[in-house]
Amino acid sequence: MDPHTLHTPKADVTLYLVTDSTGLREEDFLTRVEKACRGGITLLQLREKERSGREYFRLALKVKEISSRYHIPLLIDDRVDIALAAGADGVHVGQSDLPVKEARRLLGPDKIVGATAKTVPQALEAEAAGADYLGVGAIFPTTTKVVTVLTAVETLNAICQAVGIPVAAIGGLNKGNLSILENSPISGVSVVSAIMKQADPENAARELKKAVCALPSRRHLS
Ligand code: TZP
Ligand code: MG
Repeated sequence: MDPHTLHTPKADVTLYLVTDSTGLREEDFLTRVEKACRGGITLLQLREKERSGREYFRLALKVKEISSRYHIPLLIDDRVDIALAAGADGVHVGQSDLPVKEARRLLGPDKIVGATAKTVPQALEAEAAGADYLGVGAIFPTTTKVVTVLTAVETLNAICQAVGIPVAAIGGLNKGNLSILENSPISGVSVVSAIMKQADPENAARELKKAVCALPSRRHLS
């Protein structure tokens, strides 16, 4: 797409929470998700790497019940089948998951399909295949369990400039280090620990959102 032809995006990635339920009792996990919703997250991804399909589905229904009350779209990491079965708003696919084109074909034009991109060619391919937004990182080393490599801010910026869809930076980001993105035309920030692992996830989300909204080069695609 011509990066200068910007359409109203389907997904508002301003403050995008990716969950991690590792080590949490389910009740505590769901309470944290709800607090984050109250604190103003704009998009939510349920990310489960260890659960069976049955358990992933069961948890997705519970999370969907919460996110719907706050009108926050819920995406499911990796699994188009779980997204469809749970009535979620879309999926996020990485480079080793179902291709964007297939996810889009299965979910139809109205659901949200997000993709991970670490290079400009990957970003262009995902956009052409129908991705609604891109997640780019890891910007900093992360303590969250993930197979990833670091992405230079220069690469992040080049991706933002190459595509016309929103880009969310991810990986080790928090209120204290966001200034690394002060010249980046990102549309938002995606975090796990900076919200999920804080004593007060609601306040953490609120404060982080303020910091993201204050980034001078942020590209407003919503
Ligand atoms: N992809 C790249 S880094 C990452 C994912 C899922 C984890 C980000 O977690 P945190 O805790 O915000 O560093
Ligand atoms: Mg994946």
